[in-house]
Amino acid sequence: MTSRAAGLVPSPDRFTSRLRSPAVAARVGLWLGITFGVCFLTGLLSHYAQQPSQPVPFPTSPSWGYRLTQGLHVVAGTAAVPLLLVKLWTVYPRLFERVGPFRPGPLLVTVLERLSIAVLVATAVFQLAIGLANSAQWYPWTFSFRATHYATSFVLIGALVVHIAVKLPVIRRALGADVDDESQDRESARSPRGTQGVLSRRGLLRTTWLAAGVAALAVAGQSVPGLRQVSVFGVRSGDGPQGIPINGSAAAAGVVPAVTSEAWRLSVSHGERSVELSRDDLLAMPQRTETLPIACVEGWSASGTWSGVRVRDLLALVDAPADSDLRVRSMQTDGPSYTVTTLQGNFAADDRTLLALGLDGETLALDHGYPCRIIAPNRPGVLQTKWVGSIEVLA
Ligand SMILES: Nc1nc2c(c(=O)[nH]1)N[C@H]1C(S)=C(S)[C@@H](COP(=O)(O)O)O[C@H]1N2
Ligand SMILES: [Mo]
Repeated sequence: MTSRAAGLVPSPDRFTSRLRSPAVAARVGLWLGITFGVCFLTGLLSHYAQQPSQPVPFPTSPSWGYRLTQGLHVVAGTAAVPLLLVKLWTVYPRLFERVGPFRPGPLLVTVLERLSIAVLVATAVFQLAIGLANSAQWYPWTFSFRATHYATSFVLIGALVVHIAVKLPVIRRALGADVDDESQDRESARSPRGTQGVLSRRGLLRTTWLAAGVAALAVAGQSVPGLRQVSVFGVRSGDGPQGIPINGSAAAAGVVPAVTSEAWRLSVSHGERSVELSRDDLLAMPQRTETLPIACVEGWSASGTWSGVRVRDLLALVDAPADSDLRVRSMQTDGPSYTVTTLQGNFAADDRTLLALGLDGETLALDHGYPCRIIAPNRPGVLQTKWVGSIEVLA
């Protein structure tokens, strides 16, 4: 007895809803493809921005560039969730279709198509799930999020390209015809057998766009100041000292005794040359003020008015060229990789790149990196090192 005869696998004939049509699948799929495309491109950019060594320097302008692209990344990924759910619901009866009589050409296409779909569905669900979890600061895994999310994106996009190529004739016909056109529908979903519930195809599509829009708005508030009130899923909504959210507190980072100690000094070194500076020494140097955003890779961002010394002025103290690559070390020694970061030469040389000592006209809060933190334009938040202890010129 086959599994179908045993009733384990439903027959595609059992699915009669007129909503499950290529007309719907193609329209939702088009927007799903667009959101995945946006995620892929902005993701590539974000990954590159975090590379310590950059053959082509990541630009320092516009200062809000990364804020925009990473905000888009998370908004598009979140909007993709309802789109993916509707898309899967629309097409899943096809899973139970049998492969037709053996003819090598069509069979090859069928196998290729189903294989690409299996990979596509698995990677799409995986990417959105770990991406959402990450943007909600929930890390129920042990693998490296960044490396995994990056590698999987190529598999996903590869499978998506194959899928689109295989489906192109269906997609074109579906998008070219009216949404209620039935010519490409499965027989069981087509009149007169097809059932029409309370929801029309247009109604389903409108509901889907609305759901995607609500999902997008709900997270966009993490980055767009005016939207904070509606950002119900936004993890941080402007709370935190000095109006800027906090991921990790000084207490949690275990830096409190060291950074509040009278003995704290910033070390700036260039080969044999080095200087040790107290906070008062730093405050005695020319002070600059810059309005620059913190743009977290997890999607939230907030702009602040930072004051402090230019990094290039610090380099001048040890006779280092302004465009030197730098190693910045936090007083935070345990834990995340970003306690030691590379500040590339083009960032070091930029006049807006500060070792910030103050925020919004006040002393930098302990949780924002007191006694000093890096703040540079157009840079992933994860590289805006807090509680800096030393800056070292790389050879
Ligand atoms: N030393 C240190 N610097 C750090 C972090 C940290 O945990 N430790 N967090 C980084 C991240 S991920 C971001 S987005 C910014 C802002 O983080 P915050 O919200 O914890 O201040 O600081 C960055 N600098
Ligand atoms: Mo971050």
